[in-house]
Amino acid sequence: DDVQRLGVHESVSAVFPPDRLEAALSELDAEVELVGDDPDRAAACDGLVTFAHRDYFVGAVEWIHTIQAGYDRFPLDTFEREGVSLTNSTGIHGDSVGETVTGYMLALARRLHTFIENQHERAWDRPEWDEPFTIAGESLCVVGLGTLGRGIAERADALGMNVSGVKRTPEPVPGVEHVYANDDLHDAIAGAKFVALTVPLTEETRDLVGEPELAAMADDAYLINVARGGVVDQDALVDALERDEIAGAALDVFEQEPLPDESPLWDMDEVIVTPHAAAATRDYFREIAELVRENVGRIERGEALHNRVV
Ligand code: NDP
Ligand code: 7N6
Repeated sequence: DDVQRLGVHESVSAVFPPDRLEAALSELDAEVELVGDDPDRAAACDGLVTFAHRDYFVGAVEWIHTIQAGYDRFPLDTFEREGVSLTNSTGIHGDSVGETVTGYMLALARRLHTFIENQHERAWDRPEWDEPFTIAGESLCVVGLGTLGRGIAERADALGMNVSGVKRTPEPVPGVEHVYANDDLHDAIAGAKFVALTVPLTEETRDLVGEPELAAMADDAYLINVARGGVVDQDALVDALERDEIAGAALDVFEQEPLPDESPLWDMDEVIVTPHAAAATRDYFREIAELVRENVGRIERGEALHNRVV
């Protein structure tokens, strides 16, 4: 079963120009074609690289590769039933998201978010003496210790933080002093200055952080969410922030994206809002090309797919 025709769905333009990926795949034997949002052209392909899901993919294409690590928008049961293989892009976001989350922590501790805001008002406002702190010696709990979690943990460890973490199957992870099982989530997050969420959105992780978890966190702690908006009960988070039950948050993902104009999160001093850009990098299309080339090769050699979801 060769891949003779490989489609690049126009929805990848949410992350990079489609023709960059097309060019990066040009050495494949397969014919690589930019398909618009056109069911007939998709159906002419053996595999399709995409950002969005479309119902017409099912029954039309045998192999779908999503350019995201998250696959919560794809109907996995339908894919399974209809014999569509799905591969994802986990494994490529450790550096980008690791750097972004390190940046959030440094900004909040060193007050950079406030200084940048003040700069635009030409305001020379020094912080209160007891506002700034250093992240060295502070604690971080990373909930989810896959590609994202490890990328964050490694960097935090290198900066002198005390790193703990949570995963379904606890096992030693580089840079992480204590790995908790998910049953011990409350214990894990209770003592941490920063709690970073990096789990996939699944039935198990929806609203993983709600009112009880926010109450379990210290009142001077910060919540960081680079996973998916649905992992946090966003109303409970807004309440906790308004009542100073936690110190602040850095959020890249939201229950609704773009974050609606009326959300109180936009205006909170101790909240950093980023537009689902924690993983963005100009090299994104190259990483995707590498994953796609790997799987085209595997299909040609009759081997199991890399990063197979279903
Ligand atoms: P991985 O599959 O590499 O890692 C997921 C981790 O989460 C694993 O350690 C896994 O545990 C853990 N986990 C899964 N379910 C649970 C649970 N119920 N309780 C505790 N831990 C759990 O994924 P990635 O790191 O590549 O990506 C993670 C998610 O981050 C993606 O699904 C996506 O939604 C989001 N993401 C967001 C980005 C952004 O731009 N903001 C960029 C990339 C990803 P175990 O090891 O035990 O299986
Ligand atoms: C693209 C975001 C993922 O799940 O949401 C992220 O991989 C990707 C910049």
